[in-house]
Amino acid sequence: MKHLKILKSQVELNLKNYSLKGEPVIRQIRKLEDLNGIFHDHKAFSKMSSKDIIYEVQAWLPVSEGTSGGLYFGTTNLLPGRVGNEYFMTKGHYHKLSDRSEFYWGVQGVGMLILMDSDRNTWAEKVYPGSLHYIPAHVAHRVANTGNSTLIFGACWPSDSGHNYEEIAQNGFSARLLERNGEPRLKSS
Ligand code: PAN
Ligand code: ZN
Repeated sequence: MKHLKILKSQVELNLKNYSLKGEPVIRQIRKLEDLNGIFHDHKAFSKMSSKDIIYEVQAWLPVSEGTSGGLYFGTTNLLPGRVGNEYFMTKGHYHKLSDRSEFYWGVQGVGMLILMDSDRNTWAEKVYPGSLHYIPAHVAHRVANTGNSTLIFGACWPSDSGHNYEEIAQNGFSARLLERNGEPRLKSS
């Protein structure tokens, strides 16, 4: 019975490093080997250490996957680096229920949120501490770290959205974020 009780939430967010503490919190690590095929420079990729961690996601999933009406909260720590001239980035996905939207926000470091609509138009928004991003329905999303330090961003998405990674694994985005003369540029692929 919670009536009249003053409680503490079961999960805490560390506002400095955005780590989550408490139960239940899930942790997912993506190594370079998990990102096979997403970078265009296969030769550079093959020379790199496949066990290197590229990003880590922590999330609080208060309700089971697929529940309608619930929300999930996650944080992603994306390391700095490049494969050839392409910045380290998340796999990227559409949502399985593709009409589900999402918020991202920048916490630490700098990067780019790369977005692609269902007509394969691709654009990007700068990510920096305090940047706030509304990812509309039917828009694929991924983040690249364009800086020299770990990029941390937060995310909040519906618990029934799911993830459709297959589409991006097969067809990629229609543009890549590449470093040119020290600057990030979107280039059609
Ligand atoms: C985020 C992402 C997270 C990792 O929580 O899942 O940043 O990116 P990938 O899932 O593309 O590997 C989110 O968008 N959830 O829906
Ligand atoms: Zn998402």
